This record gives sequence, C-alpha cells and structure tokens, in this order.
Amino acid sequence: MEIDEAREVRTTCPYCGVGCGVLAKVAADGGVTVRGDPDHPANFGRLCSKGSALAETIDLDGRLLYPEIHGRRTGWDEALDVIASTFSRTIAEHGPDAVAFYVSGQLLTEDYYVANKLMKGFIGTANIDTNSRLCMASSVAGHRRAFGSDTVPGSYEDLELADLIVLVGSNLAWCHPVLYQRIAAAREKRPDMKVVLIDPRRTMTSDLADMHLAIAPDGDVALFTGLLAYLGKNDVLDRAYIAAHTTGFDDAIAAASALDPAGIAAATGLGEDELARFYGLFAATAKTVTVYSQGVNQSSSGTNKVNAIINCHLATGRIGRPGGGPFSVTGQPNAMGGREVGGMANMLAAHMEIENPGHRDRVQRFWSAPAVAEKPGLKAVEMFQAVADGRIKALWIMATNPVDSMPDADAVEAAIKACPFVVVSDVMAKTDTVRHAHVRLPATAWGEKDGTVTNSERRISRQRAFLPAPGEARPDWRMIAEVARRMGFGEAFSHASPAEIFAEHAALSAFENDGVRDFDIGAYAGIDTAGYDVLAPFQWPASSLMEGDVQAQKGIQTGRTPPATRFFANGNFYTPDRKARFIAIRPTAQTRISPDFPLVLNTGRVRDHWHTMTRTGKSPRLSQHMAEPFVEIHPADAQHFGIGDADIVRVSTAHGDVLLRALVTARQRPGSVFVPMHWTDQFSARARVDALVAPITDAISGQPASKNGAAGVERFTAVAFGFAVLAERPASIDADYWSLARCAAGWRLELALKAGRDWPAFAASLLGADALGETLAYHDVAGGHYRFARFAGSHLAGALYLAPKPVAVSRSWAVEQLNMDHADRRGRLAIVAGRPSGNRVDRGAIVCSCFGVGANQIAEAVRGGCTSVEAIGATLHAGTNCGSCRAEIRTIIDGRNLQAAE
Ligand SMILES: Nc1nc2c(c(=O)[nH]1)N[C@H]1C(S)=C(S)[C@@H](COP(=O)(O)OP(=O)(O)OC[C@H]3O[C@@H](n4cnc5c(=O)[nH]c(N)nc54)[C@H](O)[C@@H]3O)O[C@H]1N2
Ligand SMILES: Nc1nc2c(c(=O)[nH]1)N[C@H]1C(S)=C(S)[C@@H](COP(=O)(O)OP(=O)(O)OC[C@H]3O[C@@H](n4cnc5c(=O)[nH]c(N)nc54)[C@H](O)[C@@H]3O)O[C@H]1N2
Ligand code: SF4
Ligand SMILES: [Mo]
Repeated sequence: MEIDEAREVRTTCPYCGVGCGVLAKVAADGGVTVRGDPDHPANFGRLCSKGSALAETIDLDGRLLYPEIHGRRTGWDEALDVIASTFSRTIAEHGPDAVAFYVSGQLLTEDYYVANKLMKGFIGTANIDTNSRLCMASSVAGHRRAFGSDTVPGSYEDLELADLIVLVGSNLAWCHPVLYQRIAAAREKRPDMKVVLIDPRRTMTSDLADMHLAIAPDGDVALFTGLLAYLGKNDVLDRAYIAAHTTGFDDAIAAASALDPAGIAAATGLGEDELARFYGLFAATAKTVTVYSQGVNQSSSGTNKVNAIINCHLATGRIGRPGGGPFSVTGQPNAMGGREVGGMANMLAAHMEIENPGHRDRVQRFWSAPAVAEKPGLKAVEMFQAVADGRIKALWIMATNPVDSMPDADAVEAAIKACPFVVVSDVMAKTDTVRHAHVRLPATAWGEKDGTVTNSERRISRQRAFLPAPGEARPDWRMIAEVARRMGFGEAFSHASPAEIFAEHAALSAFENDGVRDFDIGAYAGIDTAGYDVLAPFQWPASSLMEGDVQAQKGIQTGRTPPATRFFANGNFYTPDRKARFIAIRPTAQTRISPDFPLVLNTGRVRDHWHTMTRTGKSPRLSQHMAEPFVEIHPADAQHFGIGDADIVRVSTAHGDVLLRALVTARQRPGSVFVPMHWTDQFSARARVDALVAPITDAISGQPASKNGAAGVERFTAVAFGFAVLAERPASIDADYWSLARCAAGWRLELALKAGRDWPAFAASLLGADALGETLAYHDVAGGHYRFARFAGSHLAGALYLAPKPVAVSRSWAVEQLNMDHADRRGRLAIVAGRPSGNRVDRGAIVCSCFGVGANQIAEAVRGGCTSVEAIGATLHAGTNCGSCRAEIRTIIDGRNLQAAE
C-alpha cells in the first residue's frame, strides 16, 4: 500500500459503538498521531481517553505476523489448505453441523458478511455465532419481538434534544464517553434537562445524574412493568398511537399490574418515594430517551427488560420522535454491522429470518447458494458445550478471545483444548485463546485494514488503512474467501476488494425488499472502488429510492450535517400487520445467592481498558488508571468478611476462583461485589473473571447473565506483599498473586505471596542479575521488609519492595524513576527507601491519563483554592483534552469539600 505522509486519513475508532471519526496521520519518521474528526457526526472532533491513545497501541510488539501450524511458522498456502481440507473432511464425515465459526463484533462488515455467507449459504449450517451473543442478543430479541425487526429507532441527536434521559444499566461515562460528553454539553446549554441513572452501583456516570436509583440486581423488569402500570393508572397514554400502531396493550397492562407499589419497592430494592419521583418525572416528560446497555442485556431476564422498557415508550408514543425513544447503545465498533449481515446463529443475512422459508429462498437465489441453513445454529454458550461434548469437531475463532470472555471460561478453555481442530485468527501472537490454536492466522489490525463499521445510531463509516500490513498479515475477509475457494466455492467468493463485498451486501439488503425490511442500503449497491474510497458516514435506511439523500450525505465531506433518520413515529413496524407488539411481562425473582456464595457477583468495565486488554494493555497511559484487577466491595461487607482496603481477596463461585485486590468503596451496593472483565493470564496470575461466571442464559436471547452471579469472598493471607518497577518484562513470575501493567519506560508489577522466599534470589528472578550493574538492597529481617534496586549505568533496571502489608510506595513516583537519570547517589538511596527525595513529587494514582495528572496533584490544587473542574484544568491541564476524567476530578473536589465542611 502506498502511504501518503502528508495526508491525514479519515477513519473510525475501533473501540466502542459510539463510532467516533478519527483523523490519523503518519509522520516521516513513522510516528502516528490521531485526533478526532471534526466533521464526523458521531463525535464532531471529540475523542475519549481510549481513542486519544490509539497511537500507543499500534506498535508491532507481540503481533502475530506469520501463519503457524502447531506453533511452527508456515506459508499461507499450507495453512489455508489445511483449514479447507480439514473442514471439508469433517463435513463429509460428520455433516455440516460438526463445524462452527465463532466470530466477533470487532470484525468489519465485509469480513463478517463473507464469514456468514460461507457458513450459512455454502457449508449449509447456521453454526456461526458471535461474541455479540454476550453483548447485544437480548436487545436484538427484544427489538424483534416488539418491532418485528432488529431496529434501533433513534439517533444520537435525540440525546441532545431530550428533556429526560434515563440511563439503565449503562456506565456511559466510561463505556460510551463521547455520548456522555454530548449529553453533558447539551445539559450545560439546557440546565432543565434531567438525567436518571439506574444502576446497582454509584458509577462515575452518576456525576451527570439528578437521580440515581441503586436498583437491586435484576430489579429492572419490576421497575419498568411498574412504570407501565403507573402510566396506565394515571392515564399518561398516547391512546391514538396505541390504537393505530400497536397490539397487545391490554394484556401488557394487566400483566404489569401484578405488583402493588410495596411489591415493586421490594423487588427493586428502592423506596416507594424514590419510585414515585421517578415515575412522576417519566410521566411528566414527553421528550424522554431511555438508554440501556449491559445491565439490561446481560441478564437471564434481559429480553423481558428490553421489552418492559419498549412497552413504556410505545404506550406513550415516545418512539422515533426527536428527543424520544428507547435506545439500545451498542458495545463493539461493529456490533450493528454484524447484525446487518446476520452474523448471529438465529439470523439470516440483511435482517432476514432463518425460520422464514421465503427469506431463505430469497437469500439462496441471491447467493446462488447450494445449501442455505434451514434452522438456527447453536448460540455461543451451546456452541462451546457442543465443542466440549464432541459434536463440533472443527472450530474457527475470529477476532474474539472466548477463553477469557465466555461464561464458565475454564470449561470453555477445556473444550477448546479438547477440540480436534481449532483455527484462531487474531492480531496478537499470545492470548489466552490463541495459545490453544492448531492453526494461527495473522490478521491485519486497525490502521492496516479497510472496510466499514456501523455505530449505535445505524451510521455506517469507513475504517481506512494508513499503515502497511506487517509481516504476512492479511485482512480477515481474504482468509475466509481463500478457504471458501479451496472448499470449492470459488465463484461466490471471488471478491477482489472490500468495496466489492460492500456492494454485494448493499444489493442483498435491497433485493426484493420493497420497504418490507428495515435494513436497506440499496442506494450503495452500485458503489465502485472510487466511491468506496471516499464514502462519507451515512445512516441507514438509504434505499435506492433515496439517491438524492445520498448526495446530501456526501455533504459531510464539506462539513454539512446530514439529517438524522428515525423509525416508527408513524408506526410502520416490520411485523406482518405493520403494528408493534406490546409484550405482557410479569416480574420474576432472580436471586442466586446462597449461604456458601452469599454475595451477588456483578462484572463489567473500567474507563481505560478494552475487554481482554490485547490493545489497551500496550498503552502506558491507559494502563495507569486501573493498573490491577480488583474487586469492589462495600465497607460493611468488607468489615463482615474481614477484608481491608488493598488486601488480596479470593473470590470464588461454584465454577472457579480468582485473586484480586480489594477496593473498599461505598459506591458499591451492599451485598454485591463488582469485578472488571479485563484481566487475563497475560496480565495477572489468576484474574479471569469469566472463570467465575455461571453459563446461565436468557431463555429467549441465549445471552449470558454476566451481571448477577453468586460468589463468596475470603481474605487471602499473604506473608508478603510486593511492588516492583521493571525496565523489562520478566520471563516468569513465581508468586501466588501478581499483576503486570505497562508504564512509560517498562512495567509495574504487584505481588502477594503465601510463603516467604529467598528474597535476593527472588529479586534476581524478576530483575535479572547483571554482574556489571550496581545493586542496592535493604533487608529488615525482623520487620519483614526487603527492598532492592538494580542499576544499569545511571538507569534504573528495576526496583522491588516487599513488606508484610500492602506496600505503601507511591506507584506514580516509582514508575517515573525508570525514565530518570540516577547518576546521583542520594537519588539511588531514595529509590531503595521508596520515598521521593526532596524535589521529586508524588503524583498519586493517575486520574487524567492524557496529561498524567495524579490524585495527589488534584487534591493539592483543591487545597490551593481550585473549586471547579475548570479551575483544575486551568492549573494542571487535567481534564482539558479528552475529558474522560472530568467526573473523577469532580469527585475529588467534592470529597475535599466534604472533608473541609466536616
Ligand atoms: N472503557 C471501555 N468502554 C467500553 C468497553 C470496554 O471494554 N471498555 N466495551 C464496549 C462494549 S463491547 C460494551 S458491550 C459496552 C458496555 O457498556 P456498559 O453496559 O455501560 O458497561 P458495563 O460495565 O458492562 O455495565 C454497565 C453497568 O450495568 C450495571 N448493572 C449490573 N447489573 C445490573 C442490573 O441488574 N440492572 C441495572 N440497571 N444495571 C446493572 C453495572 O453495575 C454496570 O455499571 O461498553 C463498550 N465500551
Ligand atoms: N463477565 C463478563 N464477561 C463478558 C462481559 C461482561 O460484561 N462480563 N462482556 C461481554 C461482551 S459485551 C463482549 S463484547 C465480550 C468481548 O470479549 P472478546 O471479544 O473476547 O474481547 P476482545 O479482547 O475484544 O477480543 C478481541 C480479540 O480480537 C483480536 N483482534 C483485534 N482486531 C482484530 C482483527 O482485525 N482481526 C482479528 N482476526 N482479530 C482481531 C484481539 O487481539 C483480541 O484477541 O466479552 C463478553 N464477556
Ligand atoms: S467514545 Fe472513545 S472508545 Fe468510543 S468510539 Fe469514541 S473515541 Fe472510540
Ligand atoms: Mo459488548
């Protein structure tokens, strides 16, 4: 690929479903810079902390660069031949249901389209499922039940136009930060706008909320059926809309009236007065958007939660209107694109239904396919169970890391290990899943590949390459098409470029559509390579009848914003009678705790890490915010279980156990603990949270209930705690608990050990033993303290601090020492002492990752008179770039003010 060094390339962020536009530039020295695209209608120039740090994640360190068979480097031909022949032989011997693909919402639409076409149309089974099953399946199922199609009705603009935003099970401040910022900016202009947050935890998103309802786990069905009953009782209904465009209202109201206010209060864990306030606010505010995410989807009642929310919007006619509607925000950059191509086991391409013979026939004719799958395939959890019991004998995993992210992850790992043939395509050489692959295929990564993604508001944007493919890495679609060709399906997989695949996808969306299917981008069916190269972000629908609009959408390139599209303000749903369905739902209790496992286990995300950390774990900036796997526990529970802040805790369930750092905080709901999903065996000794999660799923959507498990906690009795900074990553770490994180000039390491060691030998195993370098050590045998530092010339090669209690050394200070010159002996002694000497400040835990500003500096500025986030920004720069840390800065200011008032 030719790279034009002077040019900024317009592309799209590869992280969350907000789908922000990014401008990437490669300098003459190869250095990459990124900034937000001011013309992209998702972000208008903003980027969050993860997007801003993209340039730190694209080095080739740890990349998989060549195909491998059984760990041996090989050529593409051999690898592809082995895959094609093994899949063909397995199908011939055991039938098409004996093979499967497990794919990802991080594939580009073109990759996803080809994978789905091969499996459903040519291999002839629907055994292709995706990590979107763990993510969006309940929203898809809820949409299809209510609307007859998987349609997100609204647009981001609605978040700015609303008078009330209800955030349900969504930590928007950390997981969709640019949407959060758009809401914050809108509210600055219109202070009357209200925000309600419904989450068992008081997350950073509560910073924006006028009301936080700390709901009991899975209390949402009771809350929203209660709301529907309230709307009915108080006659806050749009009767004309209900009559003209819906069916099933009476049954839904009858079911919703099952609980009286006291029953709703009991089921939701909320007070009757707060419930009345929330219901009153919802009833009184016509322009309401209800945004929901994994607190809704990842539940055994996930689909019912979605429909309980949609019922309230249908009853009030608040759907498809500017500032009004239910809004399922998507997680992955291409969760929506995957749904469009039908990448789930129970869907067909272009929003058609696998159970519908007419749809199957249409897709079969369009593809000239030999064998379109006739029944839904296995959903993710069932798929890995089928791998475990031998029904699936050949598996291809693409762009996802199920050994870490699937529930009952140890069982999933065992299934993959036992499977006769496993292919993994990934960008990294070492992940917890890649390590078990028989064939490893190197994929091109973000910045190296071309294609499209669809964001939460149905906006399709281009990802564009600005870097050459490294080693022999190839785009995913090409690997799949090559295997298809070798299996004898060459004609249907002869695409020469992603542009050709996109054109085919667009043509299928319009094929015999006539307005009966929501997903229609027929206006792009004739797109050629030149058109694809300059394709501006556009929202669907964009049918061939809307060519004029397509011209208008090109306005983006010239800075004009295209009009937002919305569905359903005037009905026209995609059910046979074009009416929406109310779903009659009765709340059911979902308590899983027991005397052995007395706490609710809730799992989710942190601000600066992405999933299994294969990319964000490379960024020193992003790795400083939360540098360790942790368990959030309420002070009352911590006291009850004898756990102190910063202790190591063993969290266990019926499925497995992990070791995590205790983070005692009143923001956590009593009776529940929260564990982030990000840490893997690559970064910690034993912190894969999905090893704890039961494979319980929603009966309708098949989505795992990853947020309401049952767990026990126990203090891990360590004789020694340790902290180290290291210039090089150690080859192995012999400790019961360890956790590694990248920092600017190396690594930082946390340790805990059950038994003592020969400490000098232990230090040498971590820091190496360069005979030429200088070492300084301090050993207080009686007190149990040992400190060790090794220098290479005037540089610090590493420092290790061991203590009988959690080590109190300032992390941010120690990390900085790796960067500094230590010719001065006093400075060297200060390192062994673990204390900043004279002029070196301790910044404290890093809050602002863009400018590396720590909590101590912010607290100091507050003491010095800064009373607002703006004042902190003016003094320290913190919070003035991406803005992702502004809520945390405000929390520090409020905390200080509280202390001052006491
Ligand atoms: N920083 C960051 N951002 C991301 C990602 C990432 O890995 N890191 N991943 C992306 C992806 S793929 C996704 S799917 C999204 C997810 O985005 P979110 O859904 O916002 O993130 P989570 O942290 O999984 O869960 C959200 C909240 O649900 C709450 N919750 C738990 N149980 C319940 C319940 O019963 N009811 C209610 N109402 N709430 C409950 C949790 O306490 C948690 O705060 O984020 C995307 N953005
Ligand atoms: N307990 C618990 N578990 C969860 C969740 C939770 O909240 N709690 N959330 C669930 C949700 S919502 C999601 S979305 C999943 C996410 O879970 P995963 O999909 O397993 O997580 P990622 O780390 O994003 O994995 C993506 C993989 O693809 C690789 N990759 C990156 N780019 C490319 C590419 O272009 N091509 C190829 N072939 N590979 C690439 C990366 O290196 C990485 O190994 O986790 C789910 N699991
Ligand atoms: S909000 Fe952040 S992570 Fe999400 S797309 Fe935008 S820049 Fe990327
Ligand atoms: Mo997700």
